[in-house]
Parts: sequence; C-alpha cells; structure tokens
Amino acid sequence: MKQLQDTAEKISSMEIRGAGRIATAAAVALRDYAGSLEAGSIEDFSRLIENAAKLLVDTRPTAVSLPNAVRLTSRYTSADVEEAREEIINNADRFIKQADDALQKIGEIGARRIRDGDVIMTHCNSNAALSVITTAFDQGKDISVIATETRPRRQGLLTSKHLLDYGIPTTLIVDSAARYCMKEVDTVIVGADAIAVNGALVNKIGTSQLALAAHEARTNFLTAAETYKFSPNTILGEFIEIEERSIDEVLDEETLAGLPKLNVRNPAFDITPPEYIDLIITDVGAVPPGMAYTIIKEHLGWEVGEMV
Ligand code: RUB
Repeated sequence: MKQLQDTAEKISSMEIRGAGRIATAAAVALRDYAGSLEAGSIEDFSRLIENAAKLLVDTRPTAVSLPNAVRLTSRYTSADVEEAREEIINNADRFIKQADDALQKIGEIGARRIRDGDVIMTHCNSNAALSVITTAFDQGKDISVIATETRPRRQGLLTSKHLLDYGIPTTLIVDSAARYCMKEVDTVIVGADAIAVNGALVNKIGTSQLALAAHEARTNFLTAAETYKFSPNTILGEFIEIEERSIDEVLDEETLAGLPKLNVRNPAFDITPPEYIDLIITDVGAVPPGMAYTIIKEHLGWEVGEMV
C-alpha cells in the first residue's frame, strides 16, 4: 500500500510526469500491489484493486494513458484470488512491454517523416516525440531542434538536456517566440496526453498555439501518440478534462501576496483541433486524425457497452 501511495503522490506532484511514464508507473504500482495484497475472498480482492485503481486514476485528470493503463492492467476473469492476482501481474508486464515497444515503433515510423537537414520544433517533454527525433538522428540525418521552454514547469529544459546529451544541436526559446521562429522550422512534432475520437489532440498548454503558427506557415505538424493515449470515453461523448494546477507554479508566494486582487490561472493542457494536425504517429502506423475512431475500436480492446 505504501508503494502504491508513493506512486500516486509522485504522479500528483509531477515527480513522475509525461503521459507515457505516468501510465507505466501506474501499471508497475498496480502489479506490485496486486502481488502483495492480502485478501480472504475474491470480493475483498476486487474491492482493494478497485480502490487502488481509483487512487491512481484520481491523481491527474487529463492524460488518458493513465485510466487506459489502469483499466488494461486491473482486468481479470478468474474468481480465484491467486489466479486473479496472476492475471493482473501478467497484464501489467504485458502493458509495460507494449508501451516500450510502442515507443520504438513510433520512432521508426515517425523518423521517415524527418528529412536530412530538417529543423524540428518540439514543445514540453515527450518521450514519443523524442523517440522520433533521436531515431532520425541515429539514421544519420543532420537535424537540429528548437525546444520551447514550456512555462510554467519548464519541461523544455528536460527536452533540451536529453537532446544535447544525445548530440543533437538544440536551441531553447521562450514559448512566446514560437511564431517568430516558425519560418525556420520544417516540422513540428509534439507528444500527446490524449487523442479524442474526432482526432483532436490534448497536450501541454501552448501546443495549440504552435499548431496554429505551423498551419499559418504551412509547416508540418505531427503528434506522436501511442494507441493507449486514444480516449475510448470520447466515443460516449465525454469531454477530456483539462487539468488546472496550482497558481504557485505560475508566480511565487511573495509576488502573489503583493497582488491580492490578481486572478491567476494555470491550465496545464490545451486542445488542438484535428484540422491543424497533419499526421498522428502511432505504434500501428502514421494516421490522419480522422482515423482516431478506428484506432480506438480496433486497438483498445473494449466495447462501448462495457464503458457506459
Ligand atoms: C507532459 C506532456 C507531454 C505528453 C506526452 O505534460 O504534455 O507532451 O504527456 O509525453 P506533464 P510522452 O509534464 O504535465 O505531465 O510522449 O512522454 O508520453
């Protein structure tokens, strides 16, 4: 239980962050919890697993990878505690392996869209987008990257460090310089926290501004998204909740205290409409946003009736 709570706390505080890492951490936490929990009956087991799943899912509302990972991991069919435990452990291991393989496939597929000499712009810190960029570099393409700072948490620094360690020339810009710099960019590639059934992309706040600027400049705009980042619940008409985080992330306590009448908001994600997205690079292929429904139906493995 302690390890489960630790993981939940690390996801809330963003010590573990990024939709893919959150999903894998949740699968690991559920696997270890299922492996060690004591339950006298399948009913007890089921209640404890449901509570654990809820604890994890409630940590952050936007990245659909989290409920998808929890759902895929916590399913079992047996009415025997030991067998159910085993099913969850196997589900988690399978999910973790598939998530890892998906990153590699996304890298291979996405790298074909990157040409020798390209300048790539990216936003926030996405393992999936980085997989595309580093795979293209590994193929010998002479590329460079413009990374946006990504206020307020400045995940662009993580991206810049990763790329520099890899040997890829990288320039950091403030978020508001994105349109100014767009004329130098050949391709924008970002990650995804969720893809809705209409192909809309939910990703770090500021992504839609990049998409708008890319559209205006006729620059390719790609998102890299594992299939487990597509949102089945949007088929039922549900909205994807946009997380609003603490305003302490935007301004420090002293500045806030000096401006008591100032309203401050800190939405953590935004929505990019499908018409601004050229391609979604998934582990099952590079698809247009209009294919989102097919991906959900064919690759997420549960029926609408099961979700209602
Ligand atoms: C991270 C973010 C990333 C996506 C995709 O937001 O928006 O672009 O999660 O990342 P936060 P990945 O820092 O608030 O979690 O491709 O690594 O899953």
